[in-house]
Amino acid sequence: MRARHRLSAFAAALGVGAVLATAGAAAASAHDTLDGTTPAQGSTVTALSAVSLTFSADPLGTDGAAVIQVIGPDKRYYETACPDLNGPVVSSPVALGSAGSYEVLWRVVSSDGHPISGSYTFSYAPGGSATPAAAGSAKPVCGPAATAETEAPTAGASADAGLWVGLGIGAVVLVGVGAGAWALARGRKSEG
Ligand SMILES: [Cu+2]
Repeated sequence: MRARHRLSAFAAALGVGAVLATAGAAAASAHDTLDGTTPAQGSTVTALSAVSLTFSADPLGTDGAAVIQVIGPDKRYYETACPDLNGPVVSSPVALGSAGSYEVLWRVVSSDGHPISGSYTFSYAPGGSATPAAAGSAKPVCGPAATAETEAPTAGASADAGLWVGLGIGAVVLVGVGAGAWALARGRKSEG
């Protein structure tokens, strides 16, 4: 009888652990992820007319929700218009200035309704003097100045956090389940 009680407690703990681990993983995977960018992170371009980001699902097209800022080595902004949403692709036209490292700050509303953001850099090395350097803008061309800048964590980081929380809870429950199984085995041994 006592062993049977322990067995049902063991089964319940196992069920709770499985549910929590699944819930954590589901919450993490619900966010859209950034699947690719043009230009690619860390790449060097000799000419560029737009920055495009491709997500795993279609970001929500709420007014002003999507932000792409392209910041040059002189800290000026080189995007020339608000982002355009086309299915999973969000892009902004750019006119780059002098050669050097450019940072892309982005923020979109994931298809599950949560804002996600991130940043990456690429290098600009224009070939010859064919492309005149644009002057850029002292302020972001589109939307409130601070939105993309204040949200440092990347989409990957926040999705990972959700996943790790889920896995952590799952691990804690599994340890408990293991302890329960050990106690059960010990109980069986002393009773038998
Ligand atoms: Cu979400």
